[in-house]
Amino acid sequence: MLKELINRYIVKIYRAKTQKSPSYLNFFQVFASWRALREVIPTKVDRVWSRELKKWQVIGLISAIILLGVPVWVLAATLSVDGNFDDWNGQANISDPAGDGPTPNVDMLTFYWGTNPDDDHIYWMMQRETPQSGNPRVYYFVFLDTNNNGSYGDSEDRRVEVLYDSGKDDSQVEVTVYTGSGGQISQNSGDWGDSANEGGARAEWRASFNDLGISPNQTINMYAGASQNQNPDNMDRVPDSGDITWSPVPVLGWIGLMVVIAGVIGLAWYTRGRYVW
Ligand SMILES: [Ca+2]
Ligand SMILES: [Ca+2]
Ligand SMILES: [Ca+2]
Ligand SMILES: [Ca+2]
Repeated sequence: MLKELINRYIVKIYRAKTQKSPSYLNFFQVFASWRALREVIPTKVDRVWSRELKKWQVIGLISAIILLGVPVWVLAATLSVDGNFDDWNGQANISDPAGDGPTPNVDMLTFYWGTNPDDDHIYWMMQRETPQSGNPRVYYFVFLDTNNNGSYGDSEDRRVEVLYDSGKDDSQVEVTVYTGSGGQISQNSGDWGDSANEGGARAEWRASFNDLGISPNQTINMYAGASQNQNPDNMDRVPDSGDITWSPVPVLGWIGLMVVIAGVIGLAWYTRGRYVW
């Protein structure tokens, strides 16, 4: 089928460029292999065909760069802790059912996480059900098994505790990092959530690799939760069971990832070029 199309195309070019009857080429349409055809078609057609092939190779290469480049660009979209949530589009996330929290205030719907290239922080965002009481305060937790041994209670492990309080026109998000055994490591806060007027459902925050005691490309486990108070015993857990296992930065690093993608494109270009010529 493909060969037939190629042959038909060559006949078309031949007719356009030489004004001669292409009828004798029909023989090749049926019998000639791709390589054999290349050897017998007249030089003039060959040149035209070469130019056409080059044009399509360039179009193919540009398409490949766009197709491969767009996901990398999406991955590289910059996360920022600023109370705006557009930066979370396309980031890794996990949904949690509505209605499994003790109250709508502490009923989590979506938990997001991500990193930026060359930025030693993990970013998180939590979206809950729209709060339905006069006291919208909620505690979010992220539990990290940083030494990847199945326990979250080691001194190497971390618990990130987030107090989110949405006021009418602003919000207070206070982030405290503890070790798995309860020692406080750091604390900071800001207006990083939806105000009540904005729905009071989303808050974002981050913690440095240093405070978390991790190196960028190690594998960690985590899960999250929401509770009305500092006691996580009665929280809405996400995921409902099990852990999220991931590596905050790809093992190759962001630069390495792009080098590999560029290499794949280059190799495809080289081998395809070799095959055709
Ligand atoms: Ca943001
Ligand atoms: Ca839920
Ligand atoms: Ca552990
Ligand atoms: Ca849940």
